Amino acid sequence: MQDELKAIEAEAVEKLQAADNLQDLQAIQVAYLGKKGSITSVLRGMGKLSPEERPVIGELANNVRQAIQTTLQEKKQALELAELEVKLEKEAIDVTLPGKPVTVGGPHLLTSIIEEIEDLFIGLGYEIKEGPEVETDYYNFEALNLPKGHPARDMQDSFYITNDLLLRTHTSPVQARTMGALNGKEPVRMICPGKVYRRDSDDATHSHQFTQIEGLYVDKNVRMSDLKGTLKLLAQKMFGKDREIRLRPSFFPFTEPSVEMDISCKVCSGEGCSVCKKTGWIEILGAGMVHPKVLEMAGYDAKEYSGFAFGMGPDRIAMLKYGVDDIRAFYTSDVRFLKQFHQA
Ligand code: 2NL
Repeated sequence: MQDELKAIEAEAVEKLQAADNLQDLQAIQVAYLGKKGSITSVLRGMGKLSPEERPVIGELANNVRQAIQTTLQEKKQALELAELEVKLEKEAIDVTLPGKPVTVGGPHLLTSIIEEIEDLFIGLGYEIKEGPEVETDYYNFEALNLPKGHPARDMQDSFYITNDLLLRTHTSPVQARTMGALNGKEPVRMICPGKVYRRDSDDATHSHQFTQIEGLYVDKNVRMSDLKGTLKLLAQKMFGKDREIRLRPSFFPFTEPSVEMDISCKVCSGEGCSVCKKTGWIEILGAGMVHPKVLEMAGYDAKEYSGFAFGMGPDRIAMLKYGVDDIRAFYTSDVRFLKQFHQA
């Protein structure tokens, strides 16, 4: 039995030395050390040995097992190292090859304009508010002094979902909702940017979906002069410190009195050019003192409270500021157009 075990050791070690891949090693391990391997089958004859012989053979079997195991480990390490070297050689990366360019995105021009305006108003203590794009007739029209049958509703032809539900035609319902949610006593300082919709045929200056930002300030003793100061700040932040503003009388159903604001034309400094249609002034936004009926509908006592509101189109501001001549460029997502403004 001793000779048998020694022969097994010699044979196994020889085979291990000769093996040149990990699969062969695995097979050798099973053949000699496995449950059904040679050492186990020799030890099966242990029962026939005398009690004195048993520990001697047992120890020898352990030593043989150990010797095979050690050789196996050494060989395994050597083979693994060799395989790794082959793999590294094969998969070597040429670091001098040019890399794949990474496309870096950036904010949409309209997003940048909206954020610039938000920054200004956050600095003035206003809150940014959002609301649903699918609105009720009440908040989109009724609460803004546009009762059913009012002629101004025609100008804002909308996409109706039901008789009572429509895609909002302006962001004003967000303001009506914000005021309405208060108790008629708390002041409101808010702006609401967002997407609005009108049933229009798309062309260079019309889009059935566009953006709007409106602002609202309601408190005791809010006056037209507060509106004017705020609008001047806005004009100068968006178009430069050197800009003058001009307010002209206008009409909106939800404000009384109502005004439109122009800024002095930078292209011609007031001389008159094609951008300002030879007037020296460019129309930027509409505004006014909140109509008492709108305040009352939202739960404010119009004798005690007053407010101003204004509304503007970031699309128009972006077009004027960057000389974009087609509003559709904002919505057709041509990266060649959009990426021009990534540093803007
Ligand atoms: C424009 C004019 C305007 C308002 C929007 C408003 C909202 C409430 C009450 C009163 Cl809740 N007014 N919004 C007021 C005046 C003008 O927008 O030409 N926008 C593009």
